[in-house]
Amino acid sequence: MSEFSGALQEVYDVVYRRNPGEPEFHQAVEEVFESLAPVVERHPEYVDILTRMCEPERQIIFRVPWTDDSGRVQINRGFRVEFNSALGPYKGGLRFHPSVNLSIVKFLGFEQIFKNSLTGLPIGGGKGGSDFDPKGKSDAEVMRFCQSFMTELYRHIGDKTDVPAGDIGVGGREIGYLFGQYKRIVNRYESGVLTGKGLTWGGSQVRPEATGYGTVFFASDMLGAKGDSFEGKKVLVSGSGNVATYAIEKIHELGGTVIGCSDSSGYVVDEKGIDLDILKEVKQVRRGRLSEYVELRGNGATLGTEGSLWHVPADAALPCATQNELDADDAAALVKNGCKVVAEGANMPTTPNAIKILQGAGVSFGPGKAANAGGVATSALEMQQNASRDSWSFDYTQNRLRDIMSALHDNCLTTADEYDAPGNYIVGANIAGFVQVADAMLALGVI
Ligand code: NDP
Ligand code: 2IT
Repeated sequence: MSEFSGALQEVYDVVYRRNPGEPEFHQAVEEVFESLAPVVERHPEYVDILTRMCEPERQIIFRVPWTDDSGRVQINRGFRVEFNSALGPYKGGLRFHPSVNLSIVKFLGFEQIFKNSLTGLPIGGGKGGSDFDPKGKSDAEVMRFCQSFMTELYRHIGDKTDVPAGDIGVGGREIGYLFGQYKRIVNRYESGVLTGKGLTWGGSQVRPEATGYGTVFFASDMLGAKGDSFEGKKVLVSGSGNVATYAIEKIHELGGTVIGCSDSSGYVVDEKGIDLDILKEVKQVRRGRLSEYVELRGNGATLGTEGSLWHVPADAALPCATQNELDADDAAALVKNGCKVVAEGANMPTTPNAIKILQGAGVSFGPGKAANAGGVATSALEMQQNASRDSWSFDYTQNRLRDIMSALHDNCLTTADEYDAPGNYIVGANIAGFVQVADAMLALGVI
């Protein structure tokens, strides 16, 4: 447990005591509190706001019964944590993964408050999901699960209330089944109730690519701030899902080479550069394992055998899989091998000790709540298109995303400078994200 100065420690003690057995939530709160001491010193009125901000406005936990293909009834647990609606409707993804529990949903929801604030768009913070494991399930099983999940969730969401989207284990297929069931229950075509929809039924261009592209735009600006670029760089990208795939695509477009990626079964090294057609075939079409990538790619690509992906020498690293996937040992290996920049495509993938090692060694570090904000920002653009019954072109939408990421990057650096922490993106992101929400909460009174 971290030590904070005075008033912050008192707030943290309450959070810690009130939320026992929630280590990921504690970690996310600690990471924000570590940046806030100078803000609270200048603005003591924020102390009470912080206490309120750490308590979700509403937490919903529900049973999700469904029938598998063999006719057996299965039970999962569903969650939606509506954390903060000071800036707009609760907004954040749904995660379907066996590890999902209240602690994980709360850490993600808490991060989402600051991330969404940083986008500059009118969205509050929330998150949800289930311990349902889509791996190995048939499409029909996934559909029945999604329909049951939505049969409870529908009463809590709406385009002006709470707007879920995807996260781990929830992509276009799941959003389709969820939207279909919502539409059926309410008997209204309310496009704006979910984002990440398909292009023919209210989705936005660039939303599938947005988190990965946005992370690379952010990392590119981080390199740019040091007079550098992705051109000619060797890059590691963990994961091989939605965020990782499109991060790889954009890095290649910008002249870098992604020489390794991973999934939950291991990692692959491909010095010639990850072949995206093969990766998409394996992960998006077959929903298979990375060993199939190696088989299809042949010549040169190998499955990692020792340590983790982060021990492969490279100039830049983008963790895009899951929380706490890059630890102190990994950080030391990145530093030893001359890595210059780490930008988090995933939420909280770098452990606190790993962050200290990276920052201590002068590696430029972009925290997820800033670096991966392009996904939710483009979700907000999807909401804009739905509200105006419009649809924008790929180029127009990508340009909007590019501008949002540049502004966000500059906001982090300017705020870090203001608080005497030049180049510290963590301090910049936490403070800039926090202040906007805190001021809105002060204006709205005690609610
Ligand atoms: P996907 O489900 O599309 O992909 C997740 C990838 O990470 C898969 O390759 C998966 O491996 C791997 N992975 C998941 N859990 C683990 C684990 N416990 N150990 C090792 N590998 C794991 O999810 P996304 O790409 O959407 O999400 C990735 C990260 O990005 C998450 O942290 C998410 O919160 C974050 N994020 C996502 C956004 C979005 O728009 N989708 C927006 C902002 C952040 P396998 O294939 O074996 O399951
Ligand atoms: O973590 C995230 O920002 C997401 N999973 C995307 C949320 C969204 O509402 O698009």
